[in-house]
Amino acid sequence: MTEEGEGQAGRCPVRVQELPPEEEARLVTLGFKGYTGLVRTQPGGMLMKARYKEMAPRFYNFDFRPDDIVVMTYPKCGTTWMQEILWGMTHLDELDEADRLAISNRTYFIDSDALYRLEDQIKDRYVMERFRSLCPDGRPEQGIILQSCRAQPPHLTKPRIIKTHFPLSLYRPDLLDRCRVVYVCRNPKDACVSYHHHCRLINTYRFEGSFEAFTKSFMAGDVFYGRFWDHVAPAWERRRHPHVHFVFYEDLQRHGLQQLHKLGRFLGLQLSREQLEMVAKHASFPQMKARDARVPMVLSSSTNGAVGGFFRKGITGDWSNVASAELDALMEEWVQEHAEPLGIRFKYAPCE
Ligand code: PPS
Repeated sequence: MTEEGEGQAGRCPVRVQELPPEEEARLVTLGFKGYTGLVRTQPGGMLMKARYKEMAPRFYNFDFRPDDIVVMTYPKCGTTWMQEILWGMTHLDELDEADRLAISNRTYFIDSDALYRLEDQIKDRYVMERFRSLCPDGRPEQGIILQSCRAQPPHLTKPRIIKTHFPLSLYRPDLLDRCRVVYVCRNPKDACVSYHHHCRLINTYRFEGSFEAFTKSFMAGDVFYGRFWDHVAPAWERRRHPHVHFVFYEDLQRHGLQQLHKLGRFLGLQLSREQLEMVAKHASFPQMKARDARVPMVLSSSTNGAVGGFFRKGITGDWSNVASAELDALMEEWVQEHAEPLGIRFKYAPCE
């Protein structure tokens, strides 16, 4: 096999265009000091690193297996939390393994190959060792995570848990017929606050502008992965597909056990109340934050530690602590314009 899913692979219809230099310069001026060499996709309107261009067909045609569990989200909507929940549900007898390996290394974040040259990242030895052992003839430029994930022996191991922020529109349309997708959505106001923190933390973005400038860029889709609605809408429209489990971050927080029970049923797992409680505890914010302090996730080759960490607050409603009344009015209008036609009613308070 030379390409993902060769044999059934379709022609990749994704168009990828370089961002004009003046557009990139405008975004740098707004505060995204790390923006360089960017592209935008059609469909999806996704902003991404130029590396994505040559790799788009590998993602589009990725060979998902029937027992794969894909966690698909717009960034900062609860991806890592869901990864830990899913890993916990499928590894109940070996939860201790989480004290040895970060969640990023117990699952596959396939987009990484478009975001970073992982072969240059001396910090994440595990990823390179796993690649070398699973793919002795693998070529780094063809994607380290993509090839490692593809090489995970089927049947002998647990289901692959695959994380992606790429929207449905950047995968072959039969993705949902081939495996199960858990889609986590968060209210866009809190997602924006969390994304702002992330873009200050990670040097790929190195955001140094104001929160207001960030929020306007978020609404315009000038952040990585593009516009929130272009991501959420296609998944929401397919939420009744038998292979889609659409869940809100706020519901996971408020109705944890009930939501885990529904998720377990979707995955065909027979989990007792005691087991669900174990998973909820294992994936609770305090436990995940503490674990990350002991076995940190390698987020990218360079992060700005002064900004804080990945596990920031993990709460609902932080937007109201940071947004001015004017910014809230602007965001509210934008949310209503897009959420109403879809019929989504977001929750903004912990007990709503
Ligand atoms: S990423 O980088 O896009 O994959 O980020 P993602 O994991 O989607 O979202 C990060 C936010 O989720 C919070 N988080 C949690 N909240 C509740 N419970 C648990 N267990 C949990 N784990 C992570 C994390 O703190 C980020 O939100 P903020 O609001 O920034 O704290």
